[in-house]
Amino acid sequence: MKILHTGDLHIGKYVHDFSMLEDQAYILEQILEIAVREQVEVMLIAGDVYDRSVPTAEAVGLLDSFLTKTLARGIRVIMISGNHDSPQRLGFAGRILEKQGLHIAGTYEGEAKKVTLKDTYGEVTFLCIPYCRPEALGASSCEEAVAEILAKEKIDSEKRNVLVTHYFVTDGGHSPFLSDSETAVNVGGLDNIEASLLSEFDYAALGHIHRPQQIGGRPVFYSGSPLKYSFSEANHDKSVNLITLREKGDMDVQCAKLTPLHEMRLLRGTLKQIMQAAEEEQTGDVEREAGSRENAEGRGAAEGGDDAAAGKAAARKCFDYVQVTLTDEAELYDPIGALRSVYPNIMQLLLAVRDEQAEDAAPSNAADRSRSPMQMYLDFYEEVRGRQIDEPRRQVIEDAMREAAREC
Ligand SMILES: [Mn+2]
Repeated sequence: MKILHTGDLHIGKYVHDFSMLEDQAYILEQILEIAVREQVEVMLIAGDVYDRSVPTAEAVGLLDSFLTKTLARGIRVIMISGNHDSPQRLGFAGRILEKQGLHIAGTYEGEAKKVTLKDTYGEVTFLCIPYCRPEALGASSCEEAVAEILAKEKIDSEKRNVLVTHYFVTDGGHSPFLSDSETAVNVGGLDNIEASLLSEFDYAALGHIHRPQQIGGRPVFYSGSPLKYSFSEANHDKSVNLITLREKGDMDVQCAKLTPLHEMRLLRGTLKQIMQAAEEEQTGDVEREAGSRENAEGRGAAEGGDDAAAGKAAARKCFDYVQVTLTDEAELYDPIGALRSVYPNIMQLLLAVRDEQAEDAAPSNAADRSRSPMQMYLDFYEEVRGRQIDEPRRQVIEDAMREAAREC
């Protein structure tokens, strides 16, 4: 049985005020092409289907169109909710859609949703555990919650079992590689579950972490998000996992690389250097295109065609999503206006000088990202008020944070 594993689609997401919807439509089309080409029978979407618990009409429309096309190709879809989704909304009409080959685990209702499919080697059971907050299950940690859910299930280890879930999975305490786009991931908090807990599964399809990776030596994988959702991911490749299950114990996992509509790039230098490099990049494209026309006329069209394709690919580079760090020391007049004239999709402008000054001036631990949100607030309060927060106020903030965590 051939399975495609993806997740963390975050449909409807904005990155630095740029809507990702067009990029998402493009990448979903590519995922469907891979699924069709590889003759995939089941597609797993391991949570964070939408970016928000109340998605926009456009986001709902895109998912609807993607699922319709996927099911029309005879590919089943198993989809769970992640911490960004509303379990009830994602699960809407789930029992009706089951008959169409769309299996949704939105809410957890005291028993994990199971989908059993057959191939020539027998049965494969997909066990779905959507993201649930531990307190909703009366557990003190995510690990306890998942352990309790699994303890209720009778897993037939003679047969093949696949888990679909959305948690922060660690291996012997080692954290997965993280990115800046995973909000609400608390490193080293009560949120992690150990990979050893998942040892009964032939494959665990995880969502939550946006960088594709295997956890420990087990068949426990994050497919990663299909697109780069932060500049910390600029140098990573994005992919989906293709799993081939044969007889029990005989399987392999491959990565199929994804190519985005817009690349993400980090540029650093003085304004002059960056403008010059952009110009060279763009005049280079014009020369390449002129060269390709000559080739097409003189030395045969096939060679010219390759050059034209390369020229087009290079021409697209000016539409990349870029982050520019300017190293100029002098004040600049309207740098963003100048940069936007060569990179219309510039997402972020940083000033290296200002960063250095901030580093020199700030003895605070503002840059320490490993702090919990609560600790960040306590530090902030102390910095602003010059004294520690009192107990009643601390309680108010703690309640507000718990409420906010529930929302995202
Ligand atoms: Mn996510």
